[in-house]
Amino acid sequence: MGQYRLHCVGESGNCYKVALMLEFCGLPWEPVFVDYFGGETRSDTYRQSVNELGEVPMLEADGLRLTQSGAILTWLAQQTGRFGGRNDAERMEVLRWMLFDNHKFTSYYATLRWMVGIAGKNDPAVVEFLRARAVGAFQIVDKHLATRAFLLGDSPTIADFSLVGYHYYDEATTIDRSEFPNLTAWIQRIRALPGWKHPYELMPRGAERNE
Ligand SMILES: N[C@@H](CCC(=O)N[C@@H](CS)C(=O)NCC(=O)O)C(=O)O
Repeated sequence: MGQYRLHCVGESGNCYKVALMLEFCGLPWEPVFVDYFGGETRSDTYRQSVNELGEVPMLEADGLRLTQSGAILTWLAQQTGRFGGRNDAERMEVLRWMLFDNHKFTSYYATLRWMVGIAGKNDPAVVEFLRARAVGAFQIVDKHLATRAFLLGDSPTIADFSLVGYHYYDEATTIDRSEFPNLTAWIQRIRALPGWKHPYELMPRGAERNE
C-alpha cells in the first residue's frame, strides 16, 4: 500500500476521524495542511483540484481522492480488513451509526463547538438550538452505551471512530459531558486503544495561523 496523504486541519474532528483510523491501522500517512481558516476550502482552486464539496477531509490514497469521512473510513476498512464489521449485519450496523453521526451526532455538536469555542459567536437562539439537538443525540448514544463497551459491542469499529471525532478537543461547547457517564467512559476506552493520539498531535492547527 502506498503513502496516504490526508488533506486536513487540526481543529476538524471530521479529519481526525480519518487520522485516527490511519493510526489505529498503522498505515504510513502524512497530513497536508488546508488553510480552512484562511478560506482555502471556499476557493475555486480547492473545489476544482481537491474537493468539489468544499470540505476537509480529503484522503489521497492509491491514486484516488476520497472525501466524506464516513466514505473514507469505509474504504480504509475494506482495504485493511480492520474495524469495518465482521459480517454483513455488522457492516450495516456500522453504516447506520455513521449516518446517524453525520446527521445528528457530530453535525450539531461540531457546529456548536465551532461557533462557541472557536469563532466566539454566541447568538443565544442559535446556541440553544444547536445545544438541544446535540444533547438529544448524546442522550441516545449514552443510553446505547449503557450495555456495551463500543457501539457494536465488545470491539471498536469505524462507527466508534466516526462518532468520537469531536470528543478530545477542549474548546468550549456549553455542554457538560460528565452528564453522560456511558459516553464519557466510551471516550476514555477509545483513548486507551493502542495507537491513539490527540488530534493536535496528528494534524497541524489552523486557527492560530490566522490570528
Ligand atoms: N460529512 C462531512 C463533513 C465535512 C465537514 O463539514 N468538514 C468541515 C470542517 S470540519 C468543512 O470543511 N467545512 C467547510 C464548509 O462547510 O464550508 C465529513 O464527514 O467529511
